[in-house]
Amino acid sequence: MKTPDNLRKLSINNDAREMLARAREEGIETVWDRLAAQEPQCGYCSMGVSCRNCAMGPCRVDPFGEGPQKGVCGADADIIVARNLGRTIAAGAAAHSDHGRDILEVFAALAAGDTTGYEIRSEDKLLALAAEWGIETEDRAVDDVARDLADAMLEDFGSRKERLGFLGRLPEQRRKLWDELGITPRGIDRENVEMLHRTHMGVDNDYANILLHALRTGLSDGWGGSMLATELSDVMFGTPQPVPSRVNLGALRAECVNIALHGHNPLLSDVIMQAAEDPELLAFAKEKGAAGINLVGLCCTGNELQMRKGLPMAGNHLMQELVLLTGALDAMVVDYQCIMPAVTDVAKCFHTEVISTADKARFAGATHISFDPHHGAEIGREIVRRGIEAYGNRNPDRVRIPEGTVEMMAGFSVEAILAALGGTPEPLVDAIKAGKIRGAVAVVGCNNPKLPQDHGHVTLTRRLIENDILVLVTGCSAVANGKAGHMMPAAAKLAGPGLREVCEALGIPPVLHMGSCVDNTRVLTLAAALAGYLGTDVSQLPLAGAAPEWYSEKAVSIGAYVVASGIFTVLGVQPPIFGSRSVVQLLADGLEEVVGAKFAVEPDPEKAAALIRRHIEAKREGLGLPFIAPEKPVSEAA
Ligand code: XCC
Ligand code: SF4
Repeated sequence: MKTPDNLRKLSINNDAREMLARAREEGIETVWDRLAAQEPQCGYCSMGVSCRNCAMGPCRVDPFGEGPQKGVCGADADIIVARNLGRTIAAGAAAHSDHGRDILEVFAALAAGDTTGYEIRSEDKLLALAAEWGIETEDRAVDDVARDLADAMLEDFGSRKERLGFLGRLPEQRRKLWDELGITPRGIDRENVEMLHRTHMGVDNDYANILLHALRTGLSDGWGGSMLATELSDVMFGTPQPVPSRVNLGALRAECVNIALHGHNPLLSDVIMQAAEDPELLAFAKEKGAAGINLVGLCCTGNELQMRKGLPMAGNHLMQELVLLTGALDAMVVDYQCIMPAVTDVAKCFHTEVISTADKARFAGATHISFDPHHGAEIGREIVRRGIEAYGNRNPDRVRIPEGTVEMMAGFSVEAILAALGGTPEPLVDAIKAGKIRGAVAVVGCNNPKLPQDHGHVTLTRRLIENDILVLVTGCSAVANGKAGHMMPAAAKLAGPGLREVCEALGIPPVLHMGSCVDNTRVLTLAAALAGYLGTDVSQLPLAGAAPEWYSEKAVSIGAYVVASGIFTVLGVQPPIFGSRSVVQLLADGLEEVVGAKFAVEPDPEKAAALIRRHIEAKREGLGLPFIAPEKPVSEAA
């Protein structure tokens, strides 16, 4: 099928374009139509200079100096921009950390013998965590150790501690620096609440002080809530190991009951995967005329299952409406985060049943089945049963599944990477020292309909691996790179000669799937381990982060903790801060002197790649590592 030119601007992927064409034909509205309807978007809000934090407002400051320069309370652009950014980070950190708490509560219930459908699948990891958290393990029952660990971790959410339990992973330099700056994260909830307090009218009126606390709030996510989510998910669902998988809308199967698992939390989706193998339910599906039950993933719930079980991915953020347009999806099971309220509208055009499962995330037009870990296994089966029943309503004439899938590998936990290296970071460090691998970059984050879907992720990643930079991906970036064919060992041939040699020797792809968005903490853990191994601070390593197509508040929190941990980060979408020169100056420059890293904004992935390569070479030079003329010159892309 020939793709109309205007669809090429929306997505680089054929499966997406095919479904977009169908949406146009049938007059079904998608996220791109709604973005067009919003244009032009508000200039004040885009620059971050509007405030509605109190009822003397709403206020806005004129960034061009003609209109008012202060809100009714007297807040200037610096204060308003910093407050808005602080609240954005608090919301993002809250989302990740509340997800972490949900996992922790189920882990605590599991330890108390109070769940069905859960078990401790990674005892090694449980014992390692217990040791890290100072919990006695010798001659004790696993459940007792788990109970004590859960108690200790629950305390991290409160405000009675001086520092979070995972900070021992960091090099001492970094811990000292945070102490001196007063940004050591204390309690996960505490930093969030304090951020909301500080941004109430008339509290923190010093933009730099607000931004420092915004970093602390981000750190409570990265080294707290998200890290807990990652580690305990590994304990309960298994520490990921390299696993083959596939990606694309072609993962749907016309002859099967198709159920998509969408959102972020693996608690329920893991038991649904178990239920889909239940012989009774398989027999029920056959009775209804289906060949089997086919589960596919969307967004980070999908990533969690792909990492541990190789679940095929239907797609990333911008595919959530398009998967419904296949007419072949019988049920979309959602938990929370990044689920557009629009999915129930699109589902109405087909037979698809949207099933919401989290009491804190309900959708008009969805069937709600409240998730309760005490009866996890039973609820998982009930959901699969509903999917099978919905299959009975499918109209085969309306089914249009784009053909084909792309093979990809997932499952690169820190443990798996170290195992591939023979148990220690030494071979990786040696490869970096020898210049075979110049450095490593985490390319992460969302899709944003303001940019052609996946173009930023794929282009940036390709340029980096071509230049011998190892790329680590999570979230929607992992899906984009999987579709581009970057995530099979054979993709080593796309890499520069040094990285290619290392990948071929180890049998790994040059782009490693490290998991969901909360799993960006795996990158932190790896970076801290490398720094510890070399006796340096994280900020001295040849590392960088990039979020080429970010959209969510969570992504801003991730950016905050990555930079505060000492890693330079490039954003592909402009954050709403450009109404304050002081805030931009601090984040894009001044922070370097404070935390040893800063932000940059660069929408063009070619230019972002050049920026990152220059940064990595500068860090190498700082460590006294040899400069080997790279294959392709470090040049400003036109
Ligand atoms: Fe959501 Fe995690 Fe962003 Fe994708 S990448 S759009 S946050 S699913 Ni985190
Ligand atoms: Fe306006 Fe100040 Fe109230 Fe914000 S806090 S709405 S700037 S008066």
